[in-house]
Amino acid sequence: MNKKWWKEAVVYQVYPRSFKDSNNDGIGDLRGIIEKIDHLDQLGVDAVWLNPVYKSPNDDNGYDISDYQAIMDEFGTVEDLEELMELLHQRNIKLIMDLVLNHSSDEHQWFKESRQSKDNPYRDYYIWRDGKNGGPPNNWKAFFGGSAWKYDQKTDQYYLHLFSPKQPDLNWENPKVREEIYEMINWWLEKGVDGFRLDVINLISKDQRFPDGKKEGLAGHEYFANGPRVHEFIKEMAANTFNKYEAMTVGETPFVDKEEAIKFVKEEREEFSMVIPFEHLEFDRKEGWDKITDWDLTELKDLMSEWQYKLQENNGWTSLYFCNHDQPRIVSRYGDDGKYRKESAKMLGTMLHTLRGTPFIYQGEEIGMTNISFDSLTDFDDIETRGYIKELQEKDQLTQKEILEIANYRTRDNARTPMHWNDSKYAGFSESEPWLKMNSNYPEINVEKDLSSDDSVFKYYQKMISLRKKYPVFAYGKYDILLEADQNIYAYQRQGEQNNLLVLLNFSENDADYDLNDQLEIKQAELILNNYQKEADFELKSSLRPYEARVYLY
Ligand code: TEU
Ligand code: CA
Repeated sequence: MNKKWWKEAVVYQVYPRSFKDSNNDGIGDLRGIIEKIDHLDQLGVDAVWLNPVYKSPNDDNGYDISDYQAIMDEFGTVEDLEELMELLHQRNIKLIMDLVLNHSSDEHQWFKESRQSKDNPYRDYYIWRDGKNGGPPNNWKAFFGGSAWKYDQKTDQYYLHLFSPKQPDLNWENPKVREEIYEMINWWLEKGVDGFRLDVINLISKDQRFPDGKKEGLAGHEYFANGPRVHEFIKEMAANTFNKYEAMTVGETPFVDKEEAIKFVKEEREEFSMVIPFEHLEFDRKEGWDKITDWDLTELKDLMSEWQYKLQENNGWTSLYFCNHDQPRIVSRYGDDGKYRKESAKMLGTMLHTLRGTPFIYQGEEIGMTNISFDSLTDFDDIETRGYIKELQEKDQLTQKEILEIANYRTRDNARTPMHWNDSKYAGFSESEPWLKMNSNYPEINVEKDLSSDDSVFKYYQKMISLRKKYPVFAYGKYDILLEADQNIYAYQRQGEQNNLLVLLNFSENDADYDLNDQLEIKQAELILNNYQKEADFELKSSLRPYEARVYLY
């Protein structure tokens, strides 16, 4: 096992639009992040990942880029970014940028040219096809609803967009596109950026026959996810860019299971440092976005274990996360955002910081922020939610109230409401009305409050992060599951060179008994982390309190 800084790191994700607004226009910005570096430093994180800050018309909040080498007007300037990077580096915090390479904005110069004529030099920068039988070239569906093809009158052809029509897919088959992309990446690396998170990077190679999709789920995904040349393209890109700088790379990879994951992250293959898995967040949406399903802890345990074993056996690495800008708040999903908010937020955090991989904390998670509840369908900003609402209204099987309930549970806006810094109006995020509604619970849940209380979620995260730094077993220890069939408790050990960890996590709102006598022979162990004030002695047979998390060192 090779040691790497990013295997020992904890990453903090900043969604710039909602982190801190420095000039009171209601929108978070780069100077706002600069104002809050102390918060990151205090928490103890090693790297910051910024969601896209490039020039963009914001059809999908920055994931539609119109200029890869300029900063979005509302966020600031390239100089602001350089200053932020410099200040982070002074505190030994690395900067990870987001790279959106599967698609650009339709307002990018390349696309403006491309749509002009069939013989424009930029035509093949995008994916254009003739229609079929008066409709689109095939049945592929877009992630945000509807067909993945959009008809363009000017040249009487369709272009492919796996996301919104304002996000046309780039044509990676064209070597000129690849060269331009590599040049742009190197421009950022030369500025000193330490790594990248690569948006839906496993979608860049499409099956060039463009057949109709036949599998269940998003139509066509078997032909555009993990496509024929995906590893060839990634190897070429890595060799020409990241690997020359030893940059950290995080591939975002929907439709990837543990077998596919290995192909991206097995160290010897020199593709990515790690991937962003999805399967562990799909338990409550197995039957689709519009149906909330019950789930079972043993399923989550099995899945996490399979990934853990597969990766450690194959010398591969992964990111560990529950929250990001696309996911509703985890405490409202797998935890309890009422009575046991603090306990369950800490317990879920413990899982992320004690498994084998690199933990990613999403802004607000460190204070246990919860989902929001909008009163009206018109409150939603998220383009994905608006797409689904439209589809559900057209299907006409659910009432407006039912649609509102589902949208509130699912919406990505849950993660995107402004950060809670204190209990003043607009929570210290801004002095003007924010771009998205605030969660009304900010007077109870905010950073200032957490800093002044000993048993806050923030203080617990701080402790967890410092423990990871102190004991290499957190990063490098071998994973083994315990109490495999238990329905309430997720238990595992990590075996390191100097010490071992025993982790016990109660996912239920009741006390849960356990007996490890058959599985472990430990007499003494030190409790190094516990989310209850009154700490428990070490016993092989005992009971956990509701949402209790314990980490023992031995
Ligand atoms: O997300 C890709 C992706 O898979 C999401 O669409 C995800 O399936 C969905 O949001 C879950 O509800 C990335 C970005 O993280 C996302 O913000 C962008 O909208 C998307 O790519 C397009 O760039
Ligand atoms: Ca601002």
